[in-house]
Amino acid sequence: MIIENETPTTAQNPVPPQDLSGIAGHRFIYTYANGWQYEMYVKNATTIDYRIHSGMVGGRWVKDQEVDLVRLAEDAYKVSWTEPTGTCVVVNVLPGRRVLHGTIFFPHWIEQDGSKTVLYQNEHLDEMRAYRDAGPTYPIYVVPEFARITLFEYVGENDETVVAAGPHDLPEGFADRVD
Ligand code: FER
Repeated sequence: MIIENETPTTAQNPVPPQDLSGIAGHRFIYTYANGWQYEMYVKNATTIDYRIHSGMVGGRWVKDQEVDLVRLAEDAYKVSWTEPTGTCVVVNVLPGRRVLHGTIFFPHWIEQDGSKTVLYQNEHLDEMRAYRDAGPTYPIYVVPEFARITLFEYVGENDETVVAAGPHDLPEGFADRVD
């Protein structure tokens, strides 16, 4: 839905109003078309926590990843960041449509052995940076996929209890909850 009195994004005025209240403080669970299931908590306008429930690096989880978050238009947000591993990610989120598109740019060493990154990254930051610097970085493995958002809920900003356990340490059926 387009809000009539919203300042539109134009070449002359490329920055739409940055009201992030439709995504900040929200948790969402989504499944990419390739079957990989992810969970993101937008802790605030500059920070996410996340868990990877399944896929190439299923089991990995991260808190306090700094991101760039912008509102592109009504119901369209973009989250971009680079990981200590060297992986770069851009995720476009359309909450009202329950649609998301993510592009992940994996360094070659993760394509060779993603299991090195399957852990609670916050306890291994220096190790991840060492892997990143050792490489090999290239060729980058690019994974562009649409996803369906199966759960989108407001849980409030800066709540450390939202993502406080690994993906394999959650109640049975946690990631299957639909809303
Ligand atoms: C996502 C795609 C990729 C995401 C996180 C990643 C939280 C991170 C990948 C990695 O560092 O291994 O949608 O959302």
